[in-house]
Amino acid sequence: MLTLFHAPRSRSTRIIWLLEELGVPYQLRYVTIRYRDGSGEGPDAANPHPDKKVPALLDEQVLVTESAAVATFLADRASDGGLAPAIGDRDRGAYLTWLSWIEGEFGPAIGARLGAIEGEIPPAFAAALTRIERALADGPWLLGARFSAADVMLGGTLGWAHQLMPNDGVIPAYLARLTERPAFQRAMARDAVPA
Ligand SMILES: N[C@@H](CCC(=O)N[C@@H](CS)C(=O)NCC(=O)O)C(=O)O
Repeated sequence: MLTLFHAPRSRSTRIIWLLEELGVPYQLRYVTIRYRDGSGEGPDAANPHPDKKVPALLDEQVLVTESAAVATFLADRASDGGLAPAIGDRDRGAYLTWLSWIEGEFGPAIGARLGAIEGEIPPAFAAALTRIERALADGPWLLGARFSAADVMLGGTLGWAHQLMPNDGVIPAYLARLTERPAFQRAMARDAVPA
């Protein structure tokens, strides 16, 4: 059984979404973290992540952390779900590139935008949006006609940072397509700690 260690409204929310897209059985363990704004109860002893962050995924005894690694692991493990181009597939390179880029480049670009003075658009942030817009020009998904785990990971990031995104054009249209997906809605229903 897969166990996802999850904190609401965090990077693990999109992993719930990915699990729902894949349709594999899993259980959630809600853990506490310290959020960027200082809220939250802080590190949770029950979290197996070496830094007490989320996401952390346990596949029986196998621990996987880092969002890109968790997404790659899950989509390959449940290859029937069709969300990962297989090794040898011509889309595999672009797919892996997007998965790494989202955390490695886009995340820091969003951080720069959040840290910028009023009205300033950091070049790295502008360049990142241009890259996404170009990729989606032919759409509907990052890999063209093919929906993949990279869309879930990018969609989760765009949704989290939606207030920084353009109000019109391909990015909001892409977000609207993503949030209409039943798996996204099921994930949102499981995000918060059950009452
Ligand atoms: N590079 C990591 C970052 C994980 C991360 O920072 N997660 C945040 C939640 S979005 C967290 O757990 N923060 C708690 C902390 O920093 O102690 C990944 O992509 O998985």
